[in-house]
Amino acid sequence: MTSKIILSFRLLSLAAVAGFTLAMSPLALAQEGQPTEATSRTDAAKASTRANDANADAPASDAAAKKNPGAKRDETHEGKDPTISDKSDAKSGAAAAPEKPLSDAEKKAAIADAEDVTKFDADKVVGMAKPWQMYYQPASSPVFHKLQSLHDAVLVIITIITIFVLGLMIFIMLRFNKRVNPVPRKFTHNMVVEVVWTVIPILILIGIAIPSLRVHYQYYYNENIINNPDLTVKVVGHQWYWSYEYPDQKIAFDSNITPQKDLPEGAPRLLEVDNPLVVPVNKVVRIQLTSADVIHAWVMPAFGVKKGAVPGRLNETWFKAEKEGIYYGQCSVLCGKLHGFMPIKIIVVSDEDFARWTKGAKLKFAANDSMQFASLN
Ligand SMILES: [Cu+2]
Repeated sequence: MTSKIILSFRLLSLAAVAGFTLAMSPLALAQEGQPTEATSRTDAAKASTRANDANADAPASDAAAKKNPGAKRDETHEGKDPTISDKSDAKSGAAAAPEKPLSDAEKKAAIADAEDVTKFDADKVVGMAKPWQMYYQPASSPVFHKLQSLHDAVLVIITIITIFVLGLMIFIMLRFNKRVNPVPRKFTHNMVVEVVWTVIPILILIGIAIPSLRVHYQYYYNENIINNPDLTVKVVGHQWYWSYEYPDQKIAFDSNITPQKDLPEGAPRLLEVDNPLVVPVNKVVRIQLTSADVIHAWVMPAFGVKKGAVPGRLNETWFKAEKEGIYYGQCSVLCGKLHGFMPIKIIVVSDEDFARWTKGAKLKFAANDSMQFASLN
């Protein structure tokens, strides 16, 4: 009898493992929309349609070209279409031969324009922790929406488990104490109970693991998204500041904390920086991360982004900001004495403002031309 029960128990756990493996197989994931080789081509086609749509939407094609550097770069690297190369030359400004160099006054105006885009405005702050905040910051990127619903689901499960275990303990204390139950029974095993309390937790863990891995592979590491970005930004951690590079726009600058005495009216302490990262709204931004010295972590809570900046290693993540405004984050790996003083500030702007900023930033940070821009392809 006992051996039969043990056998059936083993078969049951084998079935659980097999079921889990099947559920996580590429076949099952494909049905849920995870890209396999067959679907990736259509997804890539979708991505390029998306890029084309964005081009068609924007009235100024030049501005649009700036917004889709990823898509454009892919085409120019295949390098066959002269009109596209012309466009990409035009967007890099001074490099194009027929374009007239800007006068000093024009340069000044463009830089002032870019600074106007990044000017602090307390009303525009959306991504920042609040006093007595109990939950996450409002999600402003597709990954974080998924993460929040996963968190909510797991919270329900662990709440039920906690209440159940607490109830069991109270029941045991009341029912089996010395006074109520003076002569205890002497048995030590109960096969049925042992099978139940092993199998049910296995099923619960599988139930949590499947949606969790799904978020991981469909959003965090979805190659179709991360390989077809609208914008690429390289982030380098330093002791103790961040530097940002836009390889396709040829912009590079350092982002240092603003000292308290220089804070603009209403700006938060320890979060404000001199040169924030500027990205367009509703565009896939690919972040490539590394470090020049020790390990840092680049974190933007409202986007659900947290990634290590590790020396000698290139990490990658992405986000798509859904709302214009100012977002704050902080380095979150202890990286030395000024770890608390290397905040991250992202300004999410409209396509028009991003074009304005790009134009001025190129001139403003032109002195940074010692920066080496590596090709990503
Ligand atoms: Cu740090």
